[in-house]
Amino acid sequence: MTIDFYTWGTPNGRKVAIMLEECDLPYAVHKVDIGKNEQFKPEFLRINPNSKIPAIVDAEGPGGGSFALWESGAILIYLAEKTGRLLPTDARKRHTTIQWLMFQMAGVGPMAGQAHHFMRFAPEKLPYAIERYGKEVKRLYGVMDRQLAGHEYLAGETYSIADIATYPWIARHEWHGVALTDVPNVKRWFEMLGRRPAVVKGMAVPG
Ligand SMILES: N[C@@H](CCC(=O)N[C@@H](CS)C(=O)NCC(=O)O)C(=O)O
Repeated sequence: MTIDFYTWGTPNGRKVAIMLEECDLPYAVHKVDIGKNEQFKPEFLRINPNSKIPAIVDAEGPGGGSFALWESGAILIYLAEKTGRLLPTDARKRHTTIQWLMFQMAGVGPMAGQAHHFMRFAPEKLPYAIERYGKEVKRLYGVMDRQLAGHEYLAGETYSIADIATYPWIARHEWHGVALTDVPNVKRWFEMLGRRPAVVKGMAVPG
């Protein structure tokens, strides 16, 4: 049965698109143009009262019946558990994967998002804010670079939802002022993921 997928062409939306592609799940894309404030429409607020993409509605939810879910990290865990893919069952590996997923959800995403705002969109260029978020994003890249120096993927030797969550944000590295040549292990990982057919397809959603 098809999963209804509410999204827009942003990193948080693309994580879920990549996951749906990786898991070969059939899905129907519903565009929510956040540039036109469509996330505030009553019909979308019934799915996500937090008025943000991405969100899904799975007609075959847990226990049967329709199930709506929002917050990209929660959706990735849900789809991983639904399909038994991309989240290890071994307890140590599972918690390490969730740790790196949370690192993306609480660190890379919000900090890069703030950097994008103050570097690109804010009507006034505020040096304090640009430096604060630019510096924190660079620090987070350093953490990832050191981890990827010793491991193939973020959570170890297995491709996982932690990588899927992080990739679309790293794809915006120019927006937050990071040169991948400064973080060679992130660059290696980024190029490797970029060759996966599901990543290529997911990054093109919603088209
Ligand atoms: N923590 C949320 C963040 C979602 C989010 O910030 N979505 C953005 C697009 S990437 C959005 O819908 N923005 C519209 C708005 O803030 O009004 C998640 O990971 O799903």
